[in-house]
Amino acid sequence: MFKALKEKLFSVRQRLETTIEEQKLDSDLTIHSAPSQGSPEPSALSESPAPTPPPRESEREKKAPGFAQKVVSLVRDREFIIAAKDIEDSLSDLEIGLLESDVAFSATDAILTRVREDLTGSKRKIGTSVDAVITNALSDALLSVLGEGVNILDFIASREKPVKILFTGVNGTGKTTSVAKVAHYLTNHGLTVAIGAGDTFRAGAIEQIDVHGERLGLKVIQHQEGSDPSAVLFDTVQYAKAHNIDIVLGDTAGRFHNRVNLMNQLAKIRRVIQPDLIVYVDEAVAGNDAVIRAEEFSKSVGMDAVMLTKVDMDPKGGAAISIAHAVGKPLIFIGTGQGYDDIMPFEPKAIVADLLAGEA
Ligand SMILES: Nc1nc2c(ncn2[C@@H]2O[C@H](COP(=O)(O)OP(=O)(O)O)[C@@H](O)[C@H]2O)c(=O)[nH]1
Ligand SMILES: [Mg+2]
Repeated sequence: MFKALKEKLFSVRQRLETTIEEQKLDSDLTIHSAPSQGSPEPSALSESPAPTPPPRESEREKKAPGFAQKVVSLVRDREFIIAAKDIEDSLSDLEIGLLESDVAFSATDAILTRVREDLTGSKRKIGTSVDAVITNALSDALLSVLGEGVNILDFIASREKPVKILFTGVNGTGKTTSVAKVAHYLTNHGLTVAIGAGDTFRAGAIEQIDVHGERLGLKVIQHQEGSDPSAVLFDTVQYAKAHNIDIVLGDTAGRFHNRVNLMNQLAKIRRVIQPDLIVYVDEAVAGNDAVIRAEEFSKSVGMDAVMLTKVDMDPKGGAAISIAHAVGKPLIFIGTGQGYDDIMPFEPKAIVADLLAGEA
């Protein structure tokens, strides 16, 4: 997943590591050549030979381990500071890498600010692993833009049944497929699901969701093409109530925020069924466009969560990194293929750990 982004993060990490190791070495040498006053030990670290005559062989053997330990602990206890100016070039690499990966400008900015703040200024022990310092800084920065994430099962458990989840977004991004995948995911977790065929606008849409329902063994409530989708979804909620079903998933027609009639239709659906969760669906492959569309949707219609599809076809990862930050709502699921099982709850910590796991 996100192979190109992983490669970019890996090369930035390597460059940062080399730069910081060099700084560390410099500060180490400074310590060696300029011991602090009043302390006799640093002279032992000096590169110049000790003034006292070397001890006899047997004495040296006896003293050696203690002496070596002392030197190691002295070096380890020394501190060094990463200077902002020394890592600026590496941070520019990071900035370019993120922007090239379609990470939105505001998210890129937030990541850079966080990494810079994390890395520079504070004292660190010479013995600290530079790789760990860098990985932690990048991980914290990425997690700060990805947010906490939301567990859909916890959310469902916290609501009154039936929990109504509406899927919305632009045409062709994978809404209908996602309704089927989410239904499959939820039934796998012991919940009961009914689907409302709320895309009454596009020819063939009702059959498409009906086929999914049949394959998954789920009830799909449907009216005729061209009928009012709020009536279909209202009926689905009534069906769920009558049959004690846990969750209603509502498919809808693809819409643009500037298509007035479709937007009014959506506003009516919201009034009529009062969804617990509006999931905005977009495709990861759209990159920055998906982020911009989500922002527009968020302003005009509103949304509670995001699902990104076609992550399997997106090596860049920019939309996945930036979309939650852009709209201030969590990314709950990602779609990773065309099969019913190709869905993953979006868990920021696991995603970041994978992004920083090493070479792609
Ligand atoms: N590779 C891949 N294809 C997907 C994914 N989700 C949906 N699709 C495909 O995207 C196309 C459009 O999906 P559809 O659900 O009809 O989109 P809708 O118009 O938004 O309802 C279909 O060919 C789906 O199989 C995904 O996660 N990965
Ligand atoms: Mg559809």
